[in-house]
Amino acid sequence: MPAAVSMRYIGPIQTHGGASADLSMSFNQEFDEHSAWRQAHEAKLAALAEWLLARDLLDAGVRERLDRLREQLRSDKVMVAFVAEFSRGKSELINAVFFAGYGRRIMPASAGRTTMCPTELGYDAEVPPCLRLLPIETRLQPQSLLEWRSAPDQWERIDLDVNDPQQLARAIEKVAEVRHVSQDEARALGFWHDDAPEDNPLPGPDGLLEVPRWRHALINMAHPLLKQGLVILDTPGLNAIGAEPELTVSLLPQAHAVVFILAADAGVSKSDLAMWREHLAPVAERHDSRLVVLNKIDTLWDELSTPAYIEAQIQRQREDSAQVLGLQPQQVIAVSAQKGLLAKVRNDAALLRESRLSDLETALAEDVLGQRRAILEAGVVASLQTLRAEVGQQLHARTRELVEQVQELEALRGKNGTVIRQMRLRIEQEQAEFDSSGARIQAVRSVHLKLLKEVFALLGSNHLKAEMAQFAAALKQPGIKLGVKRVYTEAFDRLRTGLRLAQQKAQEVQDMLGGTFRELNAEFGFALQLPDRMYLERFADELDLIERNHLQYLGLTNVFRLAQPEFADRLAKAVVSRLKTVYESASNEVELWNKSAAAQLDSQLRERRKNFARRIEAVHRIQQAAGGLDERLGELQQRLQQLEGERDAFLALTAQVPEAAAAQAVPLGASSDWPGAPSVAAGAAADGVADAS
Ligand SMILES: Nc1nc2c(ncn2[C@@H]2O[C@H](COP(=O)(O)OP(=O)(O)O)[C@@H](O)[C@H]2O)c(=O)[nH]1
Ligand SMILES: [Mg+2]
Repeated sequence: MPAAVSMRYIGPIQTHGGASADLSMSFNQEFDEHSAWRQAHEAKLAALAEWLLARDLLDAGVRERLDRLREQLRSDKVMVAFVAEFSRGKSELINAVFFAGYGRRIMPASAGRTTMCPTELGYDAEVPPCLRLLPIETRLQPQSLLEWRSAPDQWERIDLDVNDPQQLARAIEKVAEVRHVSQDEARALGFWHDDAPEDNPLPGPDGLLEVPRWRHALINMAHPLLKQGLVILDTPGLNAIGAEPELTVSLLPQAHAVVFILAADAGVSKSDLAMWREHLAPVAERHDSRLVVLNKIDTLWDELSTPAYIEAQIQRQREDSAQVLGLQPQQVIAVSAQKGLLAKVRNDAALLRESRLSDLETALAEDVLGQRRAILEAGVVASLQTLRAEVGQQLHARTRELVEQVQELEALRGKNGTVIRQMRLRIEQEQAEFDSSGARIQAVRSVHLKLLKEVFALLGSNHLKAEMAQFAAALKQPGIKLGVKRVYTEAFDRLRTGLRLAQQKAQEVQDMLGGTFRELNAEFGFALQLPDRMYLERFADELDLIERNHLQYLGLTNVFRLAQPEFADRLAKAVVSRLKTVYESASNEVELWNKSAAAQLDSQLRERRKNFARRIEAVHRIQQAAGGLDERLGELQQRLQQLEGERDAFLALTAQVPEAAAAQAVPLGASSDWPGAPSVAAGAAADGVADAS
């Protein structure tokens, strides 16, 4: 455990003497390892950037690529969402898996509805440890949850004392607070549906209805896992989820794992099934990490039954639930959250084994972290490949120019003053020609930029807003909105057309620039290389996914809910804000491509100009002094040798990362000597540098 952890955090359970080792490998430890891996790679890339900078090889494009990759490794978040009907044990499971180290319950978990609002647990170093609560009344206003997030003064803030688990747990109990409102108010807030009376809350003796006091809660605390980028989302039951489209449209699809929970004492109820079908099945398409948990298996532990009988009961329940949900029985993980938590708090290895909590922890670690690592690793490897090509070309060009200079000077050996003067004139003439071609290069660049501007316009927020305007307007119409599905589909069709157009134009820019690069390479011996193709196709996939994600809200079954102006408005907002992120990513990708291409051109032009100056200076020196030629040749040879060393060092430096990544990927369960690992890795990279210079 890192030293910065609060004093009271006891850390993962220590097993006694002979207890099996795999029992102690909790999700927490796996997560630590995942973080160590990220840090090690980040450190290697930092060393690489420094090395390149010291050798004037870090052009703006390369720098941007490395910076983005490092930022991605540094700030990588892993979100695990717990979704189920109320009282299935979501909060208890969160306590057992993540917070047992505090020695008590942190998330309130008791009979009845406790978690009344979606609660996100994470860590943000900029904000002090606190609980922030967004009042439920904000639902009456049009802003999306995303927009509320950037309005901190609208949230009620309670500071948390992370060293005091009692205070922590007491403060967090606020997520369970309720309010009592009239039926009209409940309807406006999205908790009363005239069309689905069976789902409505029961009025109290005073005729008032109980609704959550808060719409959303954010818990910011320096728990070791949260600090390393884990985000946990605890949700209330079906009704509350349905009332907040942003949750299903935005938060759940972003989660890296969604844990759906059934309870052994409840079976698969109608509302469990509704939840699964409406909210989990659509999300699942994107993620393999959808875990189904059969909780509360301890309710089947019966002292009068044999262990074999109990086991058979558990198996049967797994099979039954799997069948109803359309899964394989082994996809349903049977656990007891409550006994698991108790076992961890009491350090009871036998009970922990019986709770089977480690089955879930292993699945979480393998699915979520394994997948995350694979994605990050692929990013590192792909970026390094591009980097290798770009920087390799640059080194190659440098070497070739030196060799040419050597040849040029060798030809001067024993020649008289006239020949040397002629040589100087020739270089100056070459330089003038090169300078005059600058205008041509600029002209070509401005054509590219004009085309790129069109691409950016197609990916800009104005374009997005314009294409979605009709849909937003259709949702704003009062009353029943029958045609809205068609408007919606058409809007997405238009977006797809726009994206295809952007793709075509991007391809055009790439083809043009490819041609220009080839010409320049042939004419001036440059080593310009096109950056990897802009890959905009995948954003079309994201569009499809968003479209599918909330098609459910526009169907006939939802027609009454859609008739509520607040709901319709929130839905429109949620869709647009999700689309915005996609469009921003696409713009970013185009920008990186452009930067990378422009930076190459700039750096090679600059290098060439320097080169002319050096060549003229060498000839000048030879004209001045008799020994000038040998001296200059000696310098060039030395520089050539140095370059060769740099090339080897660079290859070694960039080879290390993917190799290390491949080696690291296997022993996910093996122990790591965190936090020693990153510095060892950084040291190795630094050694490579030392060898070279
Ligand atoms: N017997 C038993 N009860 C559990 C278990 N997990 C949770 N519970 C109880 O079920 C109730 C609801 O749990 P909670 O975590 O609040 O459910 P949530 O509404 O899904 O968050 C509480 O009384 C818990 O103590 C379990 O594994 N076994
Ligand atoms: Mg709960």
